[in-house]
Amino acid sequence: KIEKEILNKHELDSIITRITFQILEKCSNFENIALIGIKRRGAILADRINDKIKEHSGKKAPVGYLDITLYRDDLTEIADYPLLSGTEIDFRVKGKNIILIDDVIFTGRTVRSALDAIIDFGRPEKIILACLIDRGHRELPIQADFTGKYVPTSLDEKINVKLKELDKVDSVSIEKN
Ligand code: 3GP
Ligand code: 5GP
Ligand code: MG
Repeated sequence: KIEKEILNKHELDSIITRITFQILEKCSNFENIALIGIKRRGAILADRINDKIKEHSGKKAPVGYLDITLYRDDLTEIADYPLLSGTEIDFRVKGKNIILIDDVIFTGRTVRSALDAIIDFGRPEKIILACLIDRGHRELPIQADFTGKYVPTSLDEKINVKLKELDKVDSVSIEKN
C-alpha cells in the first residue's frame, strides 16, 4: 500500500480560498448565496468556505447539509442511486444561488441525487457545484463549476481527504493498493 500526499495544509487552504473567490465572483448578489455541503467532509468544506466569505464580506451565507446514505459493501461499490437522508436545510431554497460542495467527485451519482434533494425544497435560481478533488470516472454528464484539483486516478486508487475537524490534520493524499 503506497500513500502519497498531493496537497499539504497550505495548498489545501489556498484552494479553499480560491474556490471562495470564484463563488463570490460568479454570484454577484451576495444576498442570494446559500451553501450546501455533502456530509461529512463536504459539509466541513462548506463551513470553511463560509468562514472565508465572512472574512471577505463581513457576513456569512446560509448553510445547509445533505447526508448521503450509500448502499455499498465496500468503499468502491457505490449504489446506482445514492439515497439522501438526514438533510438539514432551514433556509428558503427558492430563488437562491445554491453552491453545492463536496470533497471528492467520482461517478457523479452523489451529486445527481443531491440535485434532486435540493430541488425538492424549491426552485433555486441556480445551483453551482464546487468540489475539492475531481478523480475522474464520471458515469453521468455532471461536472463541477469549480474544481480544487483534478487528479486522474485508476479504479484501485483512493483519495484520502483529511480535514482537521474530523481527522486532526489537513491533507489530501492518494492511496494505491
Ligand atoms: P466523507 O464523509 O468525507 O464524504 O462515504 C463515506 C466516506 O468514504 C466518504 O467520506 C469518502 O471520503 C470515503 N470514500 C472513499 N472512497 C470512496 C468511494 O469510492 N466512494 C464513496 N462514496 N466514498 C468513498
Ligand atoms: P460519486 O457519487 O461521485 O461516485 O462519489 C462521490 C462521493 O463519494 C463523495 O461524497 C466522496 O466523498 C466519495 N468518494 C468517491 N471516491 C472517493 C475517493 O477516492 N476518496 C474520497 N475521500 N471520497 C470519495
Ligand atoms: Mg464526500
